[in-house]
Amino acid sequence: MSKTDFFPGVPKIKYEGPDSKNPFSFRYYNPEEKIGGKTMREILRFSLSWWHTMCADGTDMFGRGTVTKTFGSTDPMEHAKNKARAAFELMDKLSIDYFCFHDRDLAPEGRDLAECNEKLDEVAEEIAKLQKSQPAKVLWGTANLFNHPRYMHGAGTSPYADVYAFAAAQVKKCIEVTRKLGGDNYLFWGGREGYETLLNTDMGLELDNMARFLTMARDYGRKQGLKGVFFIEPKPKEPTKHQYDFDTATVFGFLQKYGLVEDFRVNIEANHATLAGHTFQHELATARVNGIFGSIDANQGDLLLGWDTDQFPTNVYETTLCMLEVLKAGGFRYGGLNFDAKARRGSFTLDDIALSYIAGMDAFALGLRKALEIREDGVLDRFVEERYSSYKQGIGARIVSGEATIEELEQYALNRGEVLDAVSSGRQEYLENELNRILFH
Ligand code: XUL
Ligand code: CO
Repeated sequence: MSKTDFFPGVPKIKYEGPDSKNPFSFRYYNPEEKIGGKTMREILRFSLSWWHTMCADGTDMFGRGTVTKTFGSTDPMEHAKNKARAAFELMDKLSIDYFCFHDRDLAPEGRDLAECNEKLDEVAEEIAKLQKSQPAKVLWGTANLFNHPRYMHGAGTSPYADVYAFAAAQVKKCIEVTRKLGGDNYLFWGGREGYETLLNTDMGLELDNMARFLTMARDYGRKQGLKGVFFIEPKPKEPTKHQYDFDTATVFGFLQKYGLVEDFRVNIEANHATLAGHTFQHELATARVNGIFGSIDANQGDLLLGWDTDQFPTNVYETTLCMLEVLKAGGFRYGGLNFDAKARRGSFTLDDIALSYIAGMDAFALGLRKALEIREDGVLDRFVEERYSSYKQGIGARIVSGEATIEELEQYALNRGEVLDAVSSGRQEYLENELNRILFH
């Protein structure tokens, strides 16, 4: 099959500007446009998720698939290779430069580990061939350590050493494949790394074992020439009741305890942030201030639902505040915006996949434009600067420099008297209105 046969209804998507009525066009994403000193594609680093885009067929707990993703073949290996060809066609048509994958998204499983590895190698070979004529890069690779029944009690936190060893072997192979495809980053999402009940769980051993698992993977990755970082993707629950990588703050504490902060960063997913009871921006800011901001799984949830709906992100308010955080963090050094998102079950045509990506990419492109406008406008930065200005001189400067002692502060407070006059309004509504001014002018 030639490279353009898999999505026949989808043309090459071009930037046509905000007034375009063409659904197969970008209104805000203009890949080569320089904005803030770099091209939009360099800043946004969009990535396709292999599992949702090439594999997920709309199956849910109550019904079977609604989308046909055979891509012209039902023979498992030919199907896997056609998925790769189709992915490259879609990335080309959408101007997406990166992709992310689980080992088992790429190739079907074999009878045993050796056969799994062989099949994976064969598909990876095909992808490497496709990469010769199209510069699609791996943003990160990861091993699926949650689907197979052997991982029912976890992988790197399994109570069973044999399962732990099997998982480690899978990670080793997946790091090799990630490197073969030119990837420099490797990800861990601990879907089953957690527990259902403490009645049967040795939490201390599981956490120590998880750290050993990550350390071995880090060392092997570095040996294989992996130059980027290892990501941990926090998520509080689902499928496990309590997941160890609950949120960014929890992951930071874990990385510090086990001496992994240098090599690890977080991959923040919008819908996981809200499941943890945080905003997306809270998670991004927590990562930034702790120096572990890495990458983003771009999607949105439904706040009326308590699970991970992985919807394509279209809420421009959210994408703007997200891009503001990304800019504050200095942009993506290793990661990018990976669409860990799928079209709704009812949006079942192949065209819907492209339309969903266009919606998500445009929402982020507009978010980036608006975030740059917010920074240029300066109203928010000025307000924050002013709000903390008492730390610039006098007693505030002594607190920040670490010179002040608690005795000195007591003396200061005794001399100063009531301090309510030092407190100003937070002006939240005014600031929200300023944000609207920039968003909707
Ligand atoms: C699950 C999730 C995963 C990771 C990769 O909620 O987000 O798809 O991104 O394993
Ligand atoms: Co994710």
